[in-house]
Amino acid sequence: MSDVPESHPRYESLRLRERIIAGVEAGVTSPHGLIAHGRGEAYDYLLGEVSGAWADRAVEATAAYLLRAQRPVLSVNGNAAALVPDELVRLSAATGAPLEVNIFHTSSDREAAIARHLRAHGAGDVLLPDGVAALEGIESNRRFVHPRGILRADVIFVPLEDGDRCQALRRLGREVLTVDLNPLSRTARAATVTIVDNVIRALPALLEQIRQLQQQPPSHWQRIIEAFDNNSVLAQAENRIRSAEEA
Ligand code: PTJ
Repeated sequence: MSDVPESHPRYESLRLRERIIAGVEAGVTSPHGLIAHGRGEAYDYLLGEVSGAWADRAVEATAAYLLRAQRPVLSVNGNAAALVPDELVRLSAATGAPLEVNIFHTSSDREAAIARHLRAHGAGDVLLPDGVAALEGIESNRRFVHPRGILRADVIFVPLEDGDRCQALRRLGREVLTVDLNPLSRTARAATVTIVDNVIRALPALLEQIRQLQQQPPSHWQRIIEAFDNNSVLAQAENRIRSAEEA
């Protein structure tokens, strides 16, 4: 990283900032993504910048849903592409779920830049919205999808989602798996599974969990899904934040 020594106590956090800024400079991340990242940093700080038990359980459930899915899709926005491109490409290879670019802040240039960025990190085909296929019940740019991707997906993994599309997808009967450091967000509350953790830690944990669950039969995945309670993991994460407030 440019001029911050590795011994700096906030080195990791500052390194991530540089990655997001590089994403904006490369035309991959929206300038709004910097603000979203700052909000994420604040929650991560309150959570102790560690992956709690609530995140481990949600990672396990996410892996089980992805493995059980018939038509899973990994939805990628400008922040996720900047922070975890290698991990997203590896997750796609491990699960067979295609990568689909889907962004909130409209820009066809940025969609193309995200696809190029993912391909530079080893992705094969990257799906893009075709400008025709659209999800019902959602007004933002995120309604435009790929006809063979999110439009017909049964399970969608979408880190750093916005609440509107998450709610719309749930109304359409889809399973939504998200990563969001804010356990109080509309997305966190509407999703099927919410990993309350930083994507930078959640993605490596998810890859490892996929590897482990691939050695188990589908009946094992089913049991994990049935035992999972999203409200319970959100409450645990919220309690952690509130106890940090009182400390
Ligand atoms: O590329 P685009 O146009 O799709 O835009 C992407 C952003 C993220 C800018 C857009 O989706 C947006 O505005 O999102 P929100 O509504 O600000 O929500 C972002 C959520 O992600 C917030 O709840 C943040 O706390 C959370 N968040 C931010 N950084 C991280 C994070 N969660 C996990 N890991 C992070 N690194």
